[in-house]
Amino acid sequence: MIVRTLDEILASDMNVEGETWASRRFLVKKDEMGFTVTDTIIHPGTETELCYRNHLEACYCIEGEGEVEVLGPEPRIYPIKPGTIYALDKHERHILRAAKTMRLICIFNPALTGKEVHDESGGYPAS
Ligand code: 9YT
Repeated sequence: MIVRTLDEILASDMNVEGETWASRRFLVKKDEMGFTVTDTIIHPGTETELCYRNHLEACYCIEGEGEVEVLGPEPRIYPIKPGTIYALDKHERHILRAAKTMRLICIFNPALTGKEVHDESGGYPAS
């Protein structure tokens, strides 16, 4: 069994910071679970354009407030608040905006190696 605490992750290299976010990566590829679980903070007043071409991602909001805009042929904006999940089942390009500090529990399939930060397309390389 794997048991980890947020304090342990914060003190490790599994606490990864981007320009607009901080991701505490609880489970990564080497854990051999087949998926990653993160506790991710999105900083207030930011917007982040993302497109995970190599991963499926679902994000469940537990704190804060913001919105996710799906880009593409039929753009649409969905409000995000605690109790909302969004799942990028078609690898959609999207913009995440945080009005108040957002805390998201994110699941990635396949797992991240744990070191990823976004490339120029807003995604991560295949792991
Ligand atoms: C919502 C989102 O994708 N934020 C970027 C960080 C990501 N959750 C990660 O790498 O853990």
